[in-house]
This record gives sequence, structure tokens and C-alpha cells, in this order.
Amino acid sequence: MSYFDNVQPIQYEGPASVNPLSFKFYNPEQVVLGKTMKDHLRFAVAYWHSFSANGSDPFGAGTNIRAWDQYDGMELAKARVEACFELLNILGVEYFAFHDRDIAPEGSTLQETNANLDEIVALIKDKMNATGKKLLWNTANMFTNPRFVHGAATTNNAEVFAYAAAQVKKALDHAKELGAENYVFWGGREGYETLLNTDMGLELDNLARFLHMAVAYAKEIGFTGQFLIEPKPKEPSKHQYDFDAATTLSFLQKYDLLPYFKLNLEANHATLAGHTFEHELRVARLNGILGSIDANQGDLLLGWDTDEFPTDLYATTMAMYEILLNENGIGSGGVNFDAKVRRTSFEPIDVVYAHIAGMDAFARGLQVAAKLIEDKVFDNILDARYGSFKSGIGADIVAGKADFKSLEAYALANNGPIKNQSGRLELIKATVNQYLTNA
Ligand code: XUL
Ligand code: CO
Repeated sequence: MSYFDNVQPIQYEGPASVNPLSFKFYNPEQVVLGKTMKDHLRFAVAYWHSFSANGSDPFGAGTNIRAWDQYDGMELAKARVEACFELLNILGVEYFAFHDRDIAPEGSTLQETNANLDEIVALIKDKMNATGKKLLWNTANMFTNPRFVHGAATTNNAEVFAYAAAQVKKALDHAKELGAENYVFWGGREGYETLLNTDMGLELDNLARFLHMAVAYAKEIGFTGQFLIEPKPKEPSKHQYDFDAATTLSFLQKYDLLPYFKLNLEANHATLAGHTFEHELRVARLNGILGSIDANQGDLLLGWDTDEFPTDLYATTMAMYEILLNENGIGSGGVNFDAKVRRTSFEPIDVVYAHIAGMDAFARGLQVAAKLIEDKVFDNILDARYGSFKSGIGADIVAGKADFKSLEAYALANNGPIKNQSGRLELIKATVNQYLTNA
């Protein structure tokens, strides 16, 4: 049985193709800067959006038409596994990602819940072995169930903390079992609403304790995937502790967790934090913690986490520029489509179109970013703009040879007016546009 209209595997047909079921830019084996597109991008499908969600929003019921909805309980869970592997095959995508609660229903006890999970993980493992598909990452959903109303690792209730630990322990067992290349911590309800009833110090200390326990358990069972933290500034908590890349970095530094964690950065989370996606990627890259990305885009007119499929070529180009400059590129991470079709795009085929759109947007972004790098466009801009630090007093500053006294002496001796140069911003933007249209 087909869940996606018997669509055949999507082929690359080039930018001139009018076939909606073809890639215009994503050509998996095409080599860009010494590596295939497939290896640069390491695309992943997000289970929760494409197989578990139903298209509902706070004002209305689900609209998605999905053939697996004829089932429920464990039968539904099994049908979703079938659908997932069918979609991966159609798209030629190698990876997928899931939360524990996406793949199997909760039972009335933790034992029952774990048994349900074990059964579906075994099915997924068989499918992975049969198809060669891989798990980019898994994670524990510690935000949907009402028990997490006050948080999980940052809850005020120690029993919830223990339950969350049990849940992550199980998820790490499954990560090991399925050979997950990463494991993600997104702190869904790890934040607070008001300081009037919040012990921020204890909550943050506990979050660090929780993460150290995860590191210790992974070591104990021999799970070697990369740990990732996914920052987000708000939603569902009013104030999330892992606000953005810089905040998360200082948390990791303070609690001696930096050796064990990198970041999974999401475009829409960046814009919610008041940053561009490339800002977040740059902060992570400069600090050696750029691990993986959740590819999507927000709507700047709306200002919440709309999780749209990424189609903005400017944004994908700037993101791929940072990834290409990262040591070892995206590394063991990937480009995970944490994105959902709009409520109005309710047919199964829309899920296929949406992924094609996102994959092409990133493939095009990769091509343009590679050309910008090859032609040293930004290198030349920066060389010229920061030229004053290459010689004379600037070189002394950078070499650590200057102090306040020598700089004062220099400033006093230089009586003429200081001359600045134009930043040439409009010219630079026009150049980027040229690359976007011609590269
Ligand atoms: C929520 C979000 C999550 C994480 C995984 O905004 O991005 O889906 O990616 O828990
Ligand atoms: Co995400």
C-alpha cells in the first residue's frame, strides 16, 4: 500500500524542468567544493511534522488527509513507520529524526509505554537494515504530557525530574540500538513564566546535573553519537533557558559541559530570538559547537514558531556559507526538516512537494555559497575593511604589543582628523544578488 500516491523516487531534472515532482537544484552526486551535495547536506525528515501531526492549530481541528489515520494505537504507530520509509525512499533522503512519543503511543504506566516503544524501535531497526536509511537523531518529548507542566529537568517536582531521567535513559538505549548519529535535547518546558515562584539558580543547576547524568549514562552504554542542545528563546515557556546560541554556550561553559555538547540550530528559533539564522550559526561556528541544523523558516509578519519549509534562497545561502566554513562542514549533523506543510496544504502529495522545495532551496544555497567562497567575495570585503589591523598600530594591537600608554602616545602624535571608509553595504547586497541569480 502507498501512503504517497505511488509517487516514484524523485530525480534531478535541472532548473528548466517543469515537472513538479523533480529536483531543480538538488543533484545528490554533484560535487561541490570537493564533496557531493548529498554529503554536504545530509537531509533528514522530521517524524513529528510529517507523520504524527494532523494539521490542527489553536483555532481549528486537523485538516491533513493521511491514509494511516484509518488505524489507531499500535497499528497506527506501525503504519506511520511504513509511511516514513516510503517518503524517505521517494525523496532519496537518507536520514530521519524522531521524539520517543512520535513513534509509539504512551501506555498507562511507564513499563507499558516502554514496551510500546521497544516494539516500534525493533520495527524501525528492521526497516533501517533493509533500506540502509539512518537515524540522524532521536530525542525525548518532555513537554506534551501534563506531568511536565512545570518543566522536566528544571521542574520544581523531584518526581518529575526522576521520570524525565528514566525517559532519557530509555531514549539513549534506543539511540544506541539504532546507531543514532546524534541525540538532541530541546528544552520544551525548561524555562519559567515568572520569577515570583521560580528558583532560577536551582533549576539551572539541576538542568546541568541532568545533562551530566546523560553524559555519564551514554559513556556507560557506549553510545558515541554527538549530544546536541537546541536553543529556542520562547514558546512554549515564556522564557526558555536555552535562549539562543550565546546563552547556551555560556551555560555549557559554566557547568563544564562544553566538551560533550554541540548545538542543533533552528532557523525559526533564531528569528524568534531576534537573530538571523546565520548569526546563530556564526556564534556556534566561532566557538566550535556548530553541530546540526533544523531547517525551516518563520514568518516575520507573524512572529511565532510557524515551522515553514525553507524556501528563502537568501537565507539558505547565508546558512550554507556558515556551514561550508565550519570545520568539517555539518559533520555528523544534518539538515533536518523541522517543518510542516501549511494547514491549507492537506494532501499527502503536499508533503512531497514541500520537501522537494526545501531540498532545492538548500541545494541552491549550497551552490551560491560555494561560489561566494571560491571567488573570495566576503574574504576580499573583510580584507579591505579590516586592513588597518594588518600593519602599523593595528598590527601591534593584534599582536598584543600595544597597551593604553602606547596607544595614547600614538593618538596624541596623530593630530590630523581620523578618516573612516564607507562600508559599501548596498554594493555588497547587489553583489550577493548577482551571485543568487547567476552562480
Ligand atoms: C520545537 C522544536 C522541536 C525540536 C525537537 O520548536 O524545534 O521539535 O526540534 O524536540
Ligand atoms: Co527543532
